[in-house]
Amino acid sequence: MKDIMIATSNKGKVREYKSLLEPLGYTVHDLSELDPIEIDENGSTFQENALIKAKSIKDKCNMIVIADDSGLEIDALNKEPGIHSARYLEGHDYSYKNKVLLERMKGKTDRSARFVCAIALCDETGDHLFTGVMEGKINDQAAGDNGFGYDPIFLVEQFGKTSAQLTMEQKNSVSHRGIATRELLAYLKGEK
Ligand code: ITT
Repeated sequence: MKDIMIATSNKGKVREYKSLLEPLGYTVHDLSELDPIEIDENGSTFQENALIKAKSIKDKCNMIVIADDSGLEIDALNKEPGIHSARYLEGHDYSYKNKVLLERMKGKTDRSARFVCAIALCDETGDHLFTGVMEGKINDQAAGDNGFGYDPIFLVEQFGKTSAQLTMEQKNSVSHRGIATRELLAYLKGEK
């Protein structure tokens, strides 16, 4: 049995990683199985933060550990919320966060944005990094109930839908996490 620990407490990420890794025969574990641990994500890039998370958990469990640090960069807002995506407007739910971002984007002609995902993997050979990016636009309104976080306001142009209106399969086929995970899988299969 191949076991892999996803160093995350984000249920949306766990769901997506299960859908990507279980078909390849991995048993996916997550932080709910370990004693609670506070991780100080004080890096200045997605990659640094992913490594901080994966390394802190690698010390605590005897399996391959992966962690992702991800977020939404909006060009017209100086790439906010960026690496602070999870902490942006902390204490408020995503329907409020998305409402505020849509409000801040009112009248902006440049609506380009991207989701970025850096995955760090720690195994017996050391640390490895994989990055994926999904380019898109900030929609003019929130739409869709799938996915999590900022998905309802992120327009994926090739589908003409927000990423919260995509099925898990559609999202995985184009998403930052899907792209980074395919790189990760190539590594796990020994192709890279
Ligand atoms: P962990 O650190 O425990 O993994 P987190 O939610 O704090 O969980 P991050 O620090 O990586 O994770 O922050 C990522 C945030 O970026 C996440 O909470 C969402 O707000 C946003 N985000 C990342 N990927 C996303 C996606 O696929 N769809 C929507 N929002 C996403």
